[in-house]
Parts: sequence; C-alpha cells; structure tokens
Amino acid sequence: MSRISRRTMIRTGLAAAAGASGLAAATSIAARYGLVPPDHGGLYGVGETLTYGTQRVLMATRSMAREFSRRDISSVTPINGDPPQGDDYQSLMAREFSTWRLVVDGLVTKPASFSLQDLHRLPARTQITHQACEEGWSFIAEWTGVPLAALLDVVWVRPEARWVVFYPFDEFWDSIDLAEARHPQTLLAYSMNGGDLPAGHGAPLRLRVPRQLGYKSIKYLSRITLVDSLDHVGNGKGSLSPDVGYSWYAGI
Ligand SMILES: Nc1nc2c(c(=O)[nH]1)N[C@H]1C(S)=C(S)[C@@H](COP(=O)(O)O)O[C@H]1N2
Ligand SMILES: [Mo]
Repeated sequence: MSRISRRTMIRTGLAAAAGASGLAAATSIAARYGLVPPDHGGLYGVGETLTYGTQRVLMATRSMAREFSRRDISSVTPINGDPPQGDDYQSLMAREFSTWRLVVDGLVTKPASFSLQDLHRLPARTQITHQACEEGWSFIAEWTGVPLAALLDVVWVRPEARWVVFYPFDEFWDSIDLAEARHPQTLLAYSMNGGDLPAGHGAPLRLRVPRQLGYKSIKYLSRITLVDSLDHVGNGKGSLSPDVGYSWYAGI
C-alpha cells in the first residue's frame, strides 16, 4: 500500500472509530500502527494516544515549525532553572567543556563519543525558532547546531531502534520517536544568537525540538541512547514530565 493511502486509511479509521465505536477502538487502531505514546496508561492515556496518533498521521515528518527572521529575535531570553550544580558538570564548565564528550550508544552499529570539535565538523544548520515553555513564557532565538539526523547517520541506527533517549547532567531526561529525531529542524544546538550556548541555556549542547513545547528541548546533554522500548527506561513513561502532570508528547 502506498504511503499516502495508508495514511489516509489510518486517519479515516482513527476518526471514524473515535466517533462511531468509541475511544477503545480508536486506541486499538493506533496500537496496530505503532502510534502509541509511552505515557498511554492511566486516566489521561486514551487522550494522549489520540493526540499523538492523530498528529503523527497528519504531520509526521513533513510539517515544519515556523522560522523567523533576525529582526524577530527576542531581546529577553528567560532561563528555566540553574545549570547543574554537580561536580561533574561544574568541572567540565571550569575547563570550558574542552574535556566534555557526548556519548551516543544503545541500538546503534557504531557507538561513539563526540567532542565539541567533532560536532562542529558535522553538517550544521541555523534556524530562528520560537521556544514556548509550558509555564506560559516564550522567546524567539537563533540556534545553530548539528541536525540530530546527521549525527544518527554517523552512528548507524539499527533497524529495531524506535526511540531516542536524552540524558543531561541534571535529573531531567526525555525521549522522542525516530520521526521527530530525523525531522530536519530537530537540532543538537551548540550556539545561540551567534555565540556559544550560554550555560543557563544548556551549554555545551542542548536539544532543540521546535515542534514541541520547551520542556522537550533537553539542555546540558551528556548522553543519547537508542532503544526499542521505553518500558524499562526510568519510570517507563518516556520522560520525567508525565510524573509531574505533563504529556510525553508535547506537539504544538
Ligand atoms: N536538562 C534540562 N533541560 C531542560 C530543563 C531543565 O531544567 N534541565 N528545562 C526545560 C524547560 S521546562 C524549558 S521551557 C526549556 C527552557 O529552556 P531555556 O532555559 O533555554 O529557556 O528547557 C528545558 N530543558
Ligand atoms: Mo518549560
């Protein structure tokens, strides 16, 4: 079946099932096509599945977050939280991250670690996008970095991998699916507004996922791991966010 007709069929099926035979049927169709988010359990789980399943079918890899021009860049860029206070992060920062490495492992054929110089040698992309925090504030900034897709190409993602998990130097962690990971605007950013990424905004490297709310854009990255299931990663919900009342999927 062609990609388009498969999509149309899933979309029609999801909508019809949700209307005619109830949410249970819609979620079972979503499950059949692998469109179930990791936080599908509990009271809000059915809603999470419908939101994620519908957005994935309608938008998947093609829709783009809006990009702005230089004159739209915000003069004030709020920072959410302090940089990690642990000795590991503080001593890396004291050495201006010259000894920092990004570890990429899990379901990849060529696990590797990357210095900032290594990352600067990979293909780069610059984009001016909006970052929206779930707490109500937002700003527009210019970000430069390596498209995550380009990094994944270097380590050779194995076919059974489904999710990309991000670990920073603080207690945050999160994950995205491979469609989001390979989207051209999903960036590992080492630069903001033309300079090095400031400590508070996630130095030396942060994720930018401009199609989702700010909390998905993990700062202070340390490690990226590819997995086939999130069931046994942390709380089993793909992210810290569901524990504090926010969805794993935060599409805007
Ligand atoms: N490691 C880490 N990443 C993080 C956070 C954090 O506290 N730690 N906060 C998140 C939240 S809630 C938002 S809105 C954005 C804020 O990014 P900013 O501080 O650059 O504005 O980063 C996200 N990434
Ligand atoms: Mo946020």
